[in-house]
This record gives sequence, C-alpha cells and structure tokens, in this order.
Amino acid sequence: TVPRHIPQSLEEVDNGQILGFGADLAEDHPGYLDQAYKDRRMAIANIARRHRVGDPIPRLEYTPDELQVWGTVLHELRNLYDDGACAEFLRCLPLFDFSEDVVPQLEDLSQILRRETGWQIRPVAGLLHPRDFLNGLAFQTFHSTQYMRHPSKPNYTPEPDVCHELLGHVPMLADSAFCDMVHSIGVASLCADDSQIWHLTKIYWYTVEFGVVQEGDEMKAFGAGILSSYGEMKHMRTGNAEFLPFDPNAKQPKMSYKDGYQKRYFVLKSFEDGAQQLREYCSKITPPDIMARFLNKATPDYS
Ligand code: H2B
Ligand code: FE
Repeated sequence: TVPRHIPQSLEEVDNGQILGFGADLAEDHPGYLDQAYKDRRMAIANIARRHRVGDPIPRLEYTPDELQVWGTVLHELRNLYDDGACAEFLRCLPLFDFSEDVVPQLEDLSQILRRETGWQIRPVAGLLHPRDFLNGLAFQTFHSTQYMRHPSKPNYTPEPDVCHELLGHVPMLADSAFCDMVHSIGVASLCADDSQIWHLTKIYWYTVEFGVVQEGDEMKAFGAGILSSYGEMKHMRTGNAEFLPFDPNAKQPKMSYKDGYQKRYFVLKSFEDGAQQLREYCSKITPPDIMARFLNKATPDYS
C-alpha cells in the first residue's frame, strides 16, 4: 500500500467530502418536504464550496424565519448555562456578545477566536468526512456549517447547524486548555489509519460533543451536544445517566444519537488533564517530529 500523504497545510485538507444529509435530505429530516428550505441550504452550501483558505467568510443575510429559530434556541439555552455549563464556557461566552436579535457571522467569530486562542473557522457545506474534519483540528481550524436547522423543529436537528456550532462549539474554542486538548486529537489524526480514525471519532464524540468535567462534586457540560440541546442538558444534569472517567486508550462504546439522549457521559478532571491524556495517546500513533512540528508551534500558521 502507498503511504498516506499527510496534509502539510490547511489547503490540503479537503472540505468538500460531505456525508449524510449533505447532498439531499432523508425522509426523517424535518426539511424533507420543504423545497424552499432545501434550495436555501444548497445556496449556503455553495458559499462553503467556493470559499478559499485565507479569504474572509462571506456574510450571510439570515431570513426572518432563520432569525426566529436562532432567537428561540438562544433564549431557551441561556437559562440552562449558569447551572449546567462548565466554568470555561461561562467565562468565554460573553466574548461573543450573542443576542437574540442577530444571527452571528462566522467571520466575526473566527476573528475573536484568532485573537483569543489562534483558532479559526472554515465554512463547510454539511457533515464533513471524519478524517478531513479531524485533520482540520491539527491546523487549529474548526469546520463549521452556516445554515439554520428547519423552523418546524427549533429544538431538534439531525445534523450540525449554525446554532449547534455557534452555541455548542465556538465558545469552548476560546479557551486555550480546551484547544490544546482538541489540537492533540487533530494531530493524532494526521497519521492515523482508518481504524484509528474511527477510534478518534469516538474520542471526539465522548469529549468535544458529549464530554463533562468535574467541578467539586458536580458534573458540568463542555460537550457541544449538551450545550446546544435543552433536553440533553436536562438529562445530563438530572437524569439517571452513568458517569465514567475518560480514558482515550480504552475501547470507546458505540456512538448513538438517534435513540434519545446519552446513556453515559465521560468525565474529565480538567482540560489540562484531558490534554495530557490525549497528548500521550497521540504520541503512540504520531512520529515525534510531527508531534513537535504541530504541537509546539507558538503562533499558528494559517497557510
Ligand atoms: N462536520 C461538521 N460540519 N461538523 C461537525 O461537528 C463534525 C463534522 N463532526 N464531521 C465530526 C464529523 C465528528 O462527528 C467526528 C470527527 O466524525
Ligand atoms: Fe458538533
């Protein structure tokens, strides 16, 4: 077999391989019968397809329907954060000045992230292929969708949308200890074979999407799937889910999201501790020179 080419720059990470609903919506998608919604989604997807690394992300004028969805989601979730979100999320959230009256623009948020942690946002048309998505993290880049979930179901989306990305993921990416941890997942993915990519996808799922961190004797959310879902947050805080210590070396359980909420959550002691665990995991599959090149960079290189 030919050795895999390791991307040397973000341009070499393909943002065009979209899975699942990307091309056409399935029957169980709330927008399945809504042609106007599908057309709008396609127009927004084309912005991502045309975007070139280094260019500003084009601003989008959101429709009144889309704004209404954003406002509803933000309003509901805001009430849950004080109690259920981790301290780092609560510290970072005000940096973005979210308001129910305006859907934030990816370009503005990307600039805030660059200033805070050196991370950036790159637009993507839908659910990106896991390898490309994880490789992006090695270049301190988060691939984000720009379309809004369907207005018939403001509390539900079967795929990432702009509410999930901006409320769940973006605030955490302004915290440098969290970023170090996510960066290690990305660097580990550069040399990973397909089965290691699958393992890293689960690691990403049980940390960045559904992770919790222990604060005193309480479990607080840092995973975007909890922070962007009213029901998931309530379930994590007051349901009868199981809490287990996170271990990147252990076999990770099967991921599920269609059958309701998570049965178990994995717990970090801190992001520094999680970053240390993931660095060690990364060193098992990534050669030292690549580890050094990617993990010791003081200022990111956006080329
Ligand atoms: N694509 C997009 N657009 N957003 C995500 O949050 C995302 C993705 N997550 N592709 C990835 C896959 C994740 O589920 C893992 C790494 O496969
Ligand atoms: Fe996500």
